[in-house]
Amino acid sequence: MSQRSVSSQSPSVPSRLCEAALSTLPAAVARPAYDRARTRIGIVHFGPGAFHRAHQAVYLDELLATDPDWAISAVSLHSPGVRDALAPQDGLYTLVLMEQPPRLRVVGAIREVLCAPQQREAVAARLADPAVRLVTLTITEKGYCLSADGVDAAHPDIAHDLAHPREPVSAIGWLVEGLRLRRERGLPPYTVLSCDNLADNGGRLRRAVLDYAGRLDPDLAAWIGREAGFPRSMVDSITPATDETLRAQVAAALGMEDAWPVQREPYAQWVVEDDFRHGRPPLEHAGVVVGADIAGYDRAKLRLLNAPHSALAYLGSLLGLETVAEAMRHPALAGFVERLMREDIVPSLAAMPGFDPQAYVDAILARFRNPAIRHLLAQIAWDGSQKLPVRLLGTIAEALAAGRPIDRLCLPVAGWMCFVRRQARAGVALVDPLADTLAALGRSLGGDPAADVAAFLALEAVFGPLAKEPRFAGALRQAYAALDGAGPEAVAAALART
Ligand code: CS2
Repeated sequence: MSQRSVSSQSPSVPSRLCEAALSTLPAAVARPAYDRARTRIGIVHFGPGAFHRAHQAVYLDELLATDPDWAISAVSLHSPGVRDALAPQDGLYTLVLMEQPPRLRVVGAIREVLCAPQQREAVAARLADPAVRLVTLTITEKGYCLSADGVDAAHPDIAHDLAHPREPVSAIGWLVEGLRLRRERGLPPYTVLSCDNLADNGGRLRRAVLDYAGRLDPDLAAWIGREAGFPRSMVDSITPATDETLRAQVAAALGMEDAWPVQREPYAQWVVEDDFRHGRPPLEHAGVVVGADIAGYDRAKLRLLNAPHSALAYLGSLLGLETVAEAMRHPALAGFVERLMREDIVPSLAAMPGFDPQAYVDAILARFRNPAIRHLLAQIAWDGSQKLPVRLLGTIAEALAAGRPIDRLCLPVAGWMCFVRRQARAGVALVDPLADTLAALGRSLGGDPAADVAAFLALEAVFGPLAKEPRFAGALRQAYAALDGAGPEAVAAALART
């Protein structure tokens, strides 16, 4: 009765991407190489933003072709935007690989899209489902509500969840509520896999989960500590935000609308520590590197890709540039960033067998230069208060301890300060969890390097104990003074001589 596919009449082509539209897509658009109806949800993912959909979901799309057990239930923690865009499309969306010519692929790994505040029971049911053995996260640095060695109990979301643990709003709250349900039902815990750009992401998440659970129920915390795995991971693929150009390009290629396509560079890497206690997807079949010790990889990537990205973002914005590729065509900025990587950051990395840091630098610089990718510096500039500590400040602290120079490393930090000052004065809103504090700070600055730098260093959540290092404060003052009002000529001159 319900066989609706074979018909002698020409089938009407849907106007929007969905399961029924797959067979009508142009041949050049790749599509899932498996029957989606036969897949089962084995993963809950928190934070189905563009990065997840362009990276992890694509690896799982590969895997589902041979193993149907690992489809994704994608859960947004706050806004219904992704659910409202993708649910009418049966979870399908298009990935554009940015090369010449671009390659399009419809990804089918997401079988369900939920919005946690509106679908609490459904999210709890998934977390407590025995078929779900893995919970993954891309919630960005700020989503973890971390303190130095646990969870920030003063964070409003964490404070809420500690008071109402059965109705969580934070990722940590949801993870622990799901684990509580599983323990109550005699199920093993799921493995919790952070896929965010944090050094030791698994270790930090584990400490935060145990800290939070311990405040609610020490027995539950002990069970989680004993039974659950929190592998570390390193994720990498440059993923510019979706814009109208992409939507139009995809609609033209598909011959139908896709409400939320995503794009990324062709290169992708995913390295995962093998700390799964109760079964795992055979990720290596999809090209994921699963290994015993991945700590060196996450450090190398954060320090050699993300830190230079932030340097390009702040210093490039001060130069009036718009994209990463454009910033890499600015000789003074490109030269500075390359020196920063080769001379200041590479020495901070421990040797790893089979890892050639200078070749890694070459490859990253080539990716930054890729003219097919329009990656806005403004996007990378978001959340500086969260990104600088994990990207740059750790390297600076280590360089200080080892007696290495820090002048060059301080220039992007000073660049961030000048960027904050410029945006605040122009009344442009910052995208940052500390946006209000930073805007008030930026407006209050008088231009005297000593006073301005001291005002920033008082941001304990950003600088921590490093603020008390006189060599750091001195180098930062010097860098801030060198950027001198942060006009393009001064910035270019400072870059050229640092
Ligand atoms: C970027 C990253 O926006 C940013 O801060 O540095 O998203 C970067 O593109 C990815 O980590 C690359 O893997």
